[in-house]
Amino acid sequence: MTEIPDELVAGLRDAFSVVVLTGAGVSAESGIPTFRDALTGLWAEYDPMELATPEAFAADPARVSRWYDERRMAVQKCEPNAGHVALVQLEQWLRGRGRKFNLVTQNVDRLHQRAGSVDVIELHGSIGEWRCTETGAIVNLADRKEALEEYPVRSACGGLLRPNVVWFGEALPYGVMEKAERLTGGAEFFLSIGTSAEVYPAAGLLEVARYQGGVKTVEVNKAGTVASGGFKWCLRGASGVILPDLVGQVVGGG
Ligand code: BV8
Repeated sequence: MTEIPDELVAGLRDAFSVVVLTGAGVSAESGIPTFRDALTGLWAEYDPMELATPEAFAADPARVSRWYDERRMAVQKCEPNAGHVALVQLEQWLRGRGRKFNLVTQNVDRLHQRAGSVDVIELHGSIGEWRCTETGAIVNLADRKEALEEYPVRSACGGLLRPNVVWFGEALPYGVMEKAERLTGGAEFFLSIGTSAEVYPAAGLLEVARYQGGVKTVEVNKAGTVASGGFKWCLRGASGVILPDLVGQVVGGG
C-alpha cells in the first residue's frame, strides 16, 4: 500500500474541482515507451525529439510516416492500465457528486478514452488520427489493424497524410491550452502524473496552479522531475500502483 498523507486523501474527498495532467509515464505500464526512455527495436537509434518535428517530416516523410504508423499499431495492441482505470473511477465519483473533474493529457494514445474517461483535453492530438497536409481533412486510422499501404501516403487531393499530433515547434490545437489553464487556475487540486514536466506549454500548467494561489498540487511520478520542488505533495512510484491506492482511499472512505 502506498504511503499517502491523510491530509491529501481528506482534501481530495472534499474537493469541489480537480484537474489532472498526464504524460507518457501513465501509459508506460501499458507497454508504451515514454519519450525519455530509449526507444526500443527499430527506432532505438532515433531521437523522438528529432523525429517529432515538421522539419523531419518535410525532409523524409516516408521515415516519419513509418515511425508513426508503427507507433499507431503498437498502441492498438496496448490496453489501459490500472492507473487509467483509477482516474476514471475518480472522475465518475466526483462528477457523480456534482463536483468537477477535468483530465488534460499530453499523450496521443487515447488510452484514457479507452479506459472510460470522457471530455479528455488532448493537448498534443491523437496518433490514431491522420490528416491531409493540403486540406486538413481528418482520416481516422485508430481501428485500422494493418500497416498503411505505402510511406508516405498520398491523400486523395494530392497532399500527404500526416499524423494529427502536435510536433515540436507546432502550435497546439486552438483553444486547448487556454481551456486547460482556465480549469487549472480554478481548481482546488492539480495532479501532475507521469510527466517529466519538460515539454511546454503543457508543463506551464503547474505555474498556473501555483500562481493562482490556493491550488493544492500533487506530483505522481516514479522519479523526481525538474518541477518536483514546486509541488505540495510528491508521491513516488508507478502511477499504476499509486493511483488505485490513492483513489481507493478517496472513494472508499467517502
Ligand atoms: C509550441 C506529440 C509554439 C508527438 C509531443 C516554452 C513555451 C512554449 C514552447 C516551448 C517553450 N520552451 C520550449 C518550447 C518548445 C517545445 C518544448 O517544450 N521543447 C522542450 C523539449 C523543451 N514545445 C513545443 O514545441 C510545443 N509547441 O510551443 O509551439 C508555437 C506557437 C504558435 C505558433 C507556432 C508554434 C509543442 C510540444 C508538443 C510536442 N509533441 N507529442 C508525439 O507524441 O510523437 S510532446 C511528447 O512529449 C509527448 O506528448 C509526451 O507526452 C510529451 C512530454 O513528455 P512526457 O509525457 O513528460 O514524457 P517523458 O518521456 O518526458 O517523461 C515520462 C515521465 O514519466 C518521466 O518523468 C518518468 O519518470 C515518468 N514515468 C515513467 N514511467 C512511469 C512514470 N511515472 C509514473 N509511473 C510510471 N510507471
